[in-house]
Amino acid sequence: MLKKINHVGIVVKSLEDSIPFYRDQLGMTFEGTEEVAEQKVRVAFLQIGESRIELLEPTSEDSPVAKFLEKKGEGVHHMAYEVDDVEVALTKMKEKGVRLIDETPRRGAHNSLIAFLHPKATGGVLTEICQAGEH
Ligand code: CMX
Repeated sequence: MLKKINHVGIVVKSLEDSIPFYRDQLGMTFEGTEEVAEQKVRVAFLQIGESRIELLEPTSEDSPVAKFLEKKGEGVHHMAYEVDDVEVALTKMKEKGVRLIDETPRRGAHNSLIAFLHPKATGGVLTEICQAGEH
């Protein structure tokens, strides 16, 4: 059901301050930034091989990422696994008793469809499943 790691999400205070490290010092390919209004974040994608990292900056104080920053500081926030169809994946996971945050998919970056599984049910790792939109 899960095809591959789509991206790893990393929370930062400022995209502008963080992008140069990944792009210039680590040499990843910067793909651009985008605001994901529904998640109250601004994100930047950097490509590494066939995968990506997603830098996340909160756009408001009630963003889930703002709460994470305040409690834990900058760092790895979530793992995102790619599926062909998020709705089918959610139904299957629900049948297997997985604790979901999102019962129905939401819009993510690049017009993707995303849903989160609760970190309390995944050994402390916030887990996203995503159906890729266009890149
Ligand atoms: N990874 C692991 N654990 C996490 C976590 C994370 N990213 N975020 C929160 N937690 C843990 C907390 O440490 C806390 O654990 P304890 O009770 O042991 O202290 C518990 O989850 C509850 O955390 P909280 O700070 O009280 O926060 P909330 O319950 O209000 O929200 C969560 C947590 C995961 C349900 C919420 O952040 C959420 O719905 N996340 C999904 C949406 C999201 O993260 N969007 C941003 C990314 C969007 C994108 O990629 O486009």
